Amino acid sequence: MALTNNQHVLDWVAEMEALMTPDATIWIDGSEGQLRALREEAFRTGEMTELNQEKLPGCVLHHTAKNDVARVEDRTFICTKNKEDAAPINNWMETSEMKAKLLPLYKGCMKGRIMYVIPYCMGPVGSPFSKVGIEVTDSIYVVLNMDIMTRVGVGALRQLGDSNDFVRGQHAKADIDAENRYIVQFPEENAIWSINSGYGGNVLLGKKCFALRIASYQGKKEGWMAEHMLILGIEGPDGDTKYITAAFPSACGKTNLAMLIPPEIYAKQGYKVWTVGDDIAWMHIGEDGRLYAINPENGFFGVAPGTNEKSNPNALHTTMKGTIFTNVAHNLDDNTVWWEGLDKNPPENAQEWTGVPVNGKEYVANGGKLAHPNSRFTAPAENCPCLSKEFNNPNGVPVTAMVFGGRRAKTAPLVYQSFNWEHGVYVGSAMASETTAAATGAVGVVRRDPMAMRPFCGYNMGDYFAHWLEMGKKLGDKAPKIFHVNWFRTDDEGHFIWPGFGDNMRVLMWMLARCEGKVDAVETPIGYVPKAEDINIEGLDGITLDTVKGLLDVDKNLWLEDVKGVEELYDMIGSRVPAELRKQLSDLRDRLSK
Ligand code: OXD
Ligand code: MN
Repeated sequence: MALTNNQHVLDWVAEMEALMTPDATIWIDGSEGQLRALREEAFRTGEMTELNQEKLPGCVLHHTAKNDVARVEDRTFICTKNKEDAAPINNWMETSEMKAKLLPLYKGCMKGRIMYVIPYCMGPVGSPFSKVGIEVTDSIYVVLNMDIMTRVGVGALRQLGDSNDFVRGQHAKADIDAENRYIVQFPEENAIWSINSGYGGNVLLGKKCFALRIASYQGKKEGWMAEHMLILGIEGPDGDTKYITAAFPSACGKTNLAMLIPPEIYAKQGYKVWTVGDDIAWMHIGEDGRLYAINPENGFFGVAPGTNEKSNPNALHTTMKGTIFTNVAHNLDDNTVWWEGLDKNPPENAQEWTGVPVNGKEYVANGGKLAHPNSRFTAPAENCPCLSKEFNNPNGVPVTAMVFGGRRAKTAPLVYQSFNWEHGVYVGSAMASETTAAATGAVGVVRRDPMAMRPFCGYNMGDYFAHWLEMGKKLGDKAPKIFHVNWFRTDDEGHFIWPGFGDNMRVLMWMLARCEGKVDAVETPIGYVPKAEDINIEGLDGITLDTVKGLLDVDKNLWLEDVKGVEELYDMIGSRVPAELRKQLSDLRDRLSK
């Protein structure tokens, strides 16, 4: 039975029924009873496996098709009327042309299946910054994941009221045919079409498709920002909490930074770190003129391999109940899960992620992988031991500092601060990450990933840079300070020099001291770099003042090379790159050439 009288919603759902002709339609109300019944149904069909309910209460395991294990950037499109509004960084096709191509794939594709209608809210229900989506899908896996990642059910419909302002998301598994897989955003129509995939990032339409691609476009139109950023709070001994947002390309440790455990030197003074979000921030200018961030999500869709008691105990504990594991290994000894890097003790009696039974120990010894490298956990935010008490604050948290970062073996120093907002936007636009760990002396392949939004910006990247500049003008002297970090500098043998993980807090503390005007810095051509003695290394094994000096060093020749890479990116984006950023680039080149 329909859960709403909203005629816009009812009409659209009727249109979806007529298009995909499911045998039945079920509206998801978000009640525990309904979700339990869906879980039971998924166990019955084998879509999911119930795990050991004593060790992992409420947890389940799912395997995707072998050809469907990650986001598919080459099959992801932003469709607009005019090409320049989305291209050239995005794949583009004209809106009606794409629809004509996809409609035959959707026609009748739910025959013999059930269509689930999921009303969901991105952001806390009741927040003026939250937005509603409705996703139709033929996948119970999608329903159960959406229930963790977003606020699903009647609350979302309450937030929507009679409005037509909701994102229409149509997902169908169809035949999981990789040749006909499409993830398509129509930002001008608030619509998302996803077909032939069952993998998280492609089918949980609230996440990348809505909360970044569609929302970034909405933000440009409405004067706010949707960013690929974690949000964390550092609470001082006096109880005051300062918030930092940070953008890193996928798989560069956002979840680990968002949930970091303070090193002893800070913990003993009473510092605490709180997680507001690990992947996406929606940011608005508040009544006091400052920038405020909410996390539109309600859970964590994290990469499992490498997560362990040492790297991220908070994430590990978050996955201990009510979690969906996807493409990890099944430990058949005790009906739990395992992944590379969980511990050094792979199960003897295991099933690798493809479902093949193996002796895990021998298998690992042979160099194989039990879990897929992109295997995931979908875990409720409320499980997180360090979840911020502001998580559900409808107004969000005020942002003191913003951080950009990438994986650079040599070029970028451990940390530097931009001269001002405009220069900070240049720094974000120039973000890059190396795709491989370097062998001795060698440097990996650099992929430019502006603001970590390359796969997620829902419109022209030049216009997106202009929007950042515009926001800076509105914020004026209330704008957060902008920094850049690099945890990944390597020595001549290719080993990481900086210990990373919890010790990254030492760098965040320098940033906060800068924001409060409590510490000086050295002016270099690229920005303000710390004096080595201002990075606290007390209690750090093997890191001396000289190590820090090395980590902060700026090699002008490498930077001149880097500027060339940014220029190539700007040339590729074309005429919509703002003149202010071209000027920033040439000023940087001049400073480096002096
Ligand atoms: C990503 C993710 O791919 O968060 O960035 O899943
Ligand atoms: Mn991400």
